Amino acid sequence: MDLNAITKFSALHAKPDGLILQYGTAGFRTKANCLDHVMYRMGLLAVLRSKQTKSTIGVMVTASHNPEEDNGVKLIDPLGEMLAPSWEEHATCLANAEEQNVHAVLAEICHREAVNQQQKAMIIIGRDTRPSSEKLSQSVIDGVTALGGQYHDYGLVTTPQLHYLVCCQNTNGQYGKATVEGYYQKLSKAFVDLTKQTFSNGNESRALKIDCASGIGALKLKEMEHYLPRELSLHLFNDGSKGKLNHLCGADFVKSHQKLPLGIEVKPNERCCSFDGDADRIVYYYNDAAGHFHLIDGDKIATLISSFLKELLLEVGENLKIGVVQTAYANGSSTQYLEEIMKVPVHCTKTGVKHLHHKAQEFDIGVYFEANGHGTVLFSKTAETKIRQLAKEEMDEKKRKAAMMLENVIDLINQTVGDAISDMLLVEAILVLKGLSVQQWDGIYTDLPNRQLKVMVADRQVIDTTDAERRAVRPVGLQEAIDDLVKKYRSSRAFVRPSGTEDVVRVYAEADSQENADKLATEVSLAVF
Ligand code: 16G
Ligand code: ZN
Repeated sequence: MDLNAITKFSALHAKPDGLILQYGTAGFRTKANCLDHVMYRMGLLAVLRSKQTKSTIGVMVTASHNPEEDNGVKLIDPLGEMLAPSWEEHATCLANAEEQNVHAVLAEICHREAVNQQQKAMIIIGRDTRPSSEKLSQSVIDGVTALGGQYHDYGLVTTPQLHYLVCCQNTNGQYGKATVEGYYQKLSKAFVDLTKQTFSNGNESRALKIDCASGIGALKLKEMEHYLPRELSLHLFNDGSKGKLNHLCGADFVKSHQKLPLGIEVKPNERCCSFDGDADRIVYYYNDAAGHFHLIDGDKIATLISSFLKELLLEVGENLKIGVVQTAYANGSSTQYLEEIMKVPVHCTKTGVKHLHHKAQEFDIGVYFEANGHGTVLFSKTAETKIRQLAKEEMDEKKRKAAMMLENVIDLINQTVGDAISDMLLVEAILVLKGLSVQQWDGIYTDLPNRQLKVMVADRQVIDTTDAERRAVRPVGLQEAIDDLVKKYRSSRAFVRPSGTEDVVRVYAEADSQENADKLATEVSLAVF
């Protein structure tokens, strides 16, 4: 390691005294003006990870749905997945090291992970549209160069685009071309192929209103639009030309407030959706004729997609196993519908994409979604090979067609991570193929009324959970108290968990009426104190 270079650059990216940060479920995230040293150090760490894996590593500068003043950074592993847990610890250690210890921490990581210093390193970098992102990504580059790594800066991209690009770089182009244009080409070709029969049947154009949270999604949709069929007409709102990122808009706002974002004009029954600030989440919604708002969240997206895939699997007649992965936040009605009506196995994991992703890898086809709209579909290698072979060689016309559609889904869905653009195109394709209106889709099942609350406590870590965060094991007595409260209401359920991204405890409750869900949530919040 070139000590001089590291020391020289480190001094330019000094750590504020006393600042301690943690690499959480979504990397580091805090006020942008506290992050310069973290960015520099994540540049250093990415080089070590790249040397160790002998692969290209991604560094994304974004704070997703957080306010515009915040920022964050996360590393992307070779196949486009989240950073491995042991390296999350290295990240935390390195970010919090005092200036004079940075070199020792790097040496320790190299030692523990058997990093070959002679190995070349390649880092690719992306960023969202926050005013602070450009400068912070420059600090990442300083870190990469201080350790002699090479880099390519893709500039403004969505988080899922950078995941896609990392995967392409490390699979010799098998996953697609490692350019943003390659991403548009791959997805749009799959979308056109999947929908061409229906669209060429003279279907009039289908309009979709999209709230882009004043973020990167708008820029990228504008670039992609001319690759897509004219019949799909996208109307962008909160496109970044005015308004603050994520302010009273975006997927997180719509999901948590269960109301329309600011800045969108809707007529009754118009199909709308919202992206979050880095375009890895999506939720749909509409207002009915009486002006009531209807949210179609990640659970309903998962249900639509898995029903569609299950039908196709039945048609191809192969014994491929499909499973759905959710978290404790999944609406009880969705789990019941999937298990009892659709007969699809459902699994529950802890909150955070990496947990769902990991579980979904156990199936031939694993559909995972968080209720907040983050999700995708994973196809095992065996399933993918089988499907591609059937699409080419199957003699039975009906079976071959179903296999070809599955093949298009494989190419349309971003298997590296949840992707608002890719998920949106898959949903739009399914709706057009099945001839479903947004109301019909919404009517598949009725959500149980639910409420989420935040509770401020002195130390959220006193709460410890088990059973995929559905039960509290600590503090003693809390779970019994929750059980007693839940018994008072029909069709009810409640849980508490410490947030992984904010210094709060989260409370979730559902029940037979909104009034009861609200009451139960409040009562559980009081039990937390
Ligand atoms: C992060 C997670 C998201 C999860 C959320 C929960 C990733 C990429 N993002 O944003 O999946 O829903 O945290 O936040 O894993 P919480 O722990 O504060 O409730
Ligand atoms: Zn996001």
